[in-house]
Amino acid sequence: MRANDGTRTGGEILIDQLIVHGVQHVFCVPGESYLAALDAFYDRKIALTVCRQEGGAAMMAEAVGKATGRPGIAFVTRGPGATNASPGIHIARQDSTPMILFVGQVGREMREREAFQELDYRAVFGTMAKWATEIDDPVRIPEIVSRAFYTATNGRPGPVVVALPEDMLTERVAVPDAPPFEPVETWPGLSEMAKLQKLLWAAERPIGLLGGSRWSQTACDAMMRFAERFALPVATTFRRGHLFDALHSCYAGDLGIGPNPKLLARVRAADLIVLVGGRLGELPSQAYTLLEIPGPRQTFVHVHPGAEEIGRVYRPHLAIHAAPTAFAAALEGLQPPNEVRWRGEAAAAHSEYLAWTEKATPQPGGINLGEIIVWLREQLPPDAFICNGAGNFSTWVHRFSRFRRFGAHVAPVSGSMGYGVPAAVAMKRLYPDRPVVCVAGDGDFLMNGQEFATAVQYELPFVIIVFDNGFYGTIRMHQEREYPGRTVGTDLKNPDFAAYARAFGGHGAIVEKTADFPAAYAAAVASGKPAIICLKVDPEAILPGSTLTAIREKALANPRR
Ligand SMILES: Cc1ncc(C[n+]2csc(CCOP(=O)(O)OP(=O)(O)O)c2C)c(N)n1
Ligand SMILES: [Mg+2]
Repeated sequence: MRANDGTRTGGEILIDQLIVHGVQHVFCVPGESYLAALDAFYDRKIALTVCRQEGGAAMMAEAVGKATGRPGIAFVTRGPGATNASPGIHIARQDSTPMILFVGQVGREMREREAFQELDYRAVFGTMAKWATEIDDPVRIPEIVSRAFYTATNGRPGPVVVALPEDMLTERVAVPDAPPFEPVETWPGLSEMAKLQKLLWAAERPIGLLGGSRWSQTACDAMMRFAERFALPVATTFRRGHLFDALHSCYAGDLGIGPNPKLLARVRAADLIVLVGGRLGELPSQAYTLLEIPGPRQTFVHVHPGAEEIGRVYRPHLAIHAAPTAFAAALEGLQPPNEVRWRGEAAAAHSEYLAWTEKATPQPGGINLGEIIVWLREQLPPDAFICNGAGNFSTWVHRFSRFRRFGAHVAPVSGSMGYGVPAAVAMKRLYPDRPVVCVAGDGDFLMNGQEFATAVQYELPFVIIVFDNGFYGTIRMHQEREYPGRTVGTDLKNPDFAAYARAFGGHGAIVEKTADFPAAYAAAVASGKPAIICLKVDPEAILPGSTLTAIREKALANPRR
């Protein structure tokens, strides 16, 4: 309740700061620990999405950070709420996503007694978050929240955790709002851009690699214009395929799990690698085998917004401390050499990419997810979102989707299961006019399937495709590779996912044959409801290029055993 003596409660001041900083959506699971902050949403213009589990709420906030480049916001209660939210914090960390988690805390007068659900957030989130703090005095809310926005967004973005002692939120004080924050751009220097031009002019087989965060459609467009002018082949890193139009004549494909062998060979053969925005972590670097550590053999240019990431693993020949947005803009000033020695390489790389992704590989059983993704990519407009979590099902999504817009693929670089459903809820909440499809594994889906209720509650019509193969397929695959025939702890007895959807108030269908998918998809969209289409998949269909039995037999034939 607003008072007319110029004072506000800590809770009101806090929510007013979110408005000042441009927040439009907040995701929460309520808790008595932050009731005064919750109350302030009652008469303020922020869309609040109440979720079923804090993991879902935190992942939704993370997905908002990915899509907008501004911190996604979640509110959760203390202790169990905070620990439930931790997967979202970890994803924001590994995916370099700006996000702020506000979490309840016990009253100031009882701290350090291990009061009910008390946690030391600085200790618990200290190594996972960019900054974990607690607000002791409501007068400092504008200052600390402003810093939280800057910290989450600046340099290499990441998560910030702000704890809110219960009595601090109810205290009334008079304090002015902070001025609105603006993300800080880090620009490349003229001399660095001149050096980059020199390196490009001297190169025989250069390649661009795009990853990380701090991109925008404008930056992606600038990067594509640069690639065209230089006829430069450009690849993307794991789950960052949306940074370059897949149908652009310079697109070479994505360097993730099980990449196109021709792309891998191309990167290995390059004499100049320009990595923009990414860290070239374990997955895109093929378990750190792609480049020598610490000194790559190829001429290596690393463009990154976080100074601390440059030289952390790979020592670059040219370090450019800049955000991809600013770097891409500066690329407009570079001149290609009179004669591009690698002319033809971009076109060759692109045709290798097209060949690799053109047609689905044959699969055992009635369902071929590759064919379904190929069908979907032809149906969906370029601004559609594809959301997924982790599991072998995602290999078909990665390989056969052709992302054409910045942000069109919403998936965790961190490899966290359970991400697709909350990400889809968040995207549909933010962009109600854009189609959203979530592809989930049967294991993956049920890690946050409860958020299907959130989709129903907010009337968010999107389609979830559940790849029901009856096991934690990825782990079974590794099991058969390492311990062939010794199946343990990987089988799943699944619910009827279509009935699950209907029980929640959504639309549900089961599809057993690829040919039946288009009609099922049309019916799901026509229902106007959140929908689940469950694909009954042959467990043998473990990868686009192999079967489970083939993997087991190869392992059994291995003389090392
Ligand atoms: C939160 C989380 N827990 C566990 C894992 C380890 N893990 C990776 S993939 C996977 C199995 C995925 O199973 P499913 O969703 O059914 O997909 P499938 O591999 O069968 O296609 C597991 C357990 C993980 N990546 N994330
Ligand atoms: Mg599975």
